[in-house]
Amino acid sequence: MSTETKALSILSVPFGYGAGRRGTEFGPEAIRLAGLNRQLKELGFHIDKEVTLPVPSESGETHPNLKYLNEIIELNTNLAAEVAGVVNQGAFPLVLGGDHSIAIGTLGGLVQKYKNLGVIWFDAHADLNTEETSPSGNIHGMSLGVAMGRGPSLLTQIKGAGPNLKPENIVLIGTRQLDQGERDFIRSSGIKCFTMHDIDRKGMSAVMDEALAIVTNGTDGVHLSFDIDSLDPLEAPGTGTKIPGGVSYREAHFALELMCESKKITSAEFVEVNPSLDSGNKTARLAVELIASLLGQRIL
Ligand code: Z70
Ligand code: MN
Ligand code: MN
Ligand code: MN
Repeated sequence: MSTETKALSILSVPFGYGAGRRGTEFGPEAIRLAGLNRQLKELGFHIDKEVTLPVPSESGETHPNLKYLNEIIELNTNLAAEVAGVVNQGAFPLVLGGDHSIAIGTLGGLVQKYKNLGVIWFDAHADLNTEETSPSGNIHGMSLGVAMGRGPSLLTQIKGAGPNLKPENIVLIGTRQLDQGERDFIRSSGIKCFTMHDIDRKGMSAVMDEALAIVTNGTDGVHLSFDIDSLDPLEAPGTGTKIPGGVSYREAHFALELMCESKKITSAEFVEVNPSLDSGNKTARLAVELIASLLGQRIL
């Protein structure tokens, strides 16, 4: 982020209905217990505002292959309004999940200000399924697609979703598990996807150079959506969908340091920390360290 603006707003989203397993709703509290605020103060940030989004009560209504649709619409409608408020006041929004379905609201709020938003989607997955292609019906596997206007209108009509997010301004990094419908959409839309194979071949340094060039080309802001399952499960055991062969501890920190150095990141969210699957709050502590790297923590 640009170091001129040291004002930061924390939006906690204790919401887990988008995931297949319960527990990500405890993510924001675990990240707080791991010392986030102390870390941010050490880095010189003024915490402008701290909001915890209210969790909608269960509607009991079910939708085939769109699990907890009503709850997800309500939560993300509120989150989009909060995020829009924060960016319009000129503060940096730091959104803490929660499962990755909350990106629908975060992005919906951001595109109310940024008409050409760049997005870095750091994730083992692409989250580009639709109701038709999803193997699970879990909406956290659809959120990037919804934010691009792909998917059921009940979700895409949430304020902001749709045309402001352009495939040429989106990069996926750390990808290693795709469903067939997602593969087809990545190919046809032209979204740039840096898989684990690309990271191994080129190195994280070259991948981040390319990724940052793409998301800053013709854009007016850059959002980082960081799914903790992008890391190798050995580093991040506290998450619901552990896919082996992930980004290493050092690669993740390095990538975030490079994003910080670029001074181009204008918002961030960290999602899918699941304390009920963690050991000793290791994954939440990792999230705090990674946030610190993004926001300016350096060794020397
Ligand atoms: C799969 C699906 C997913 C996170 C799992 C998995 C999606 N593609 N995303 N864990 N964070 O069910 O759509
Ligand atoms: Mn995800
Ligand atoms: Mn994921
Ligand atoms: Mn562009």
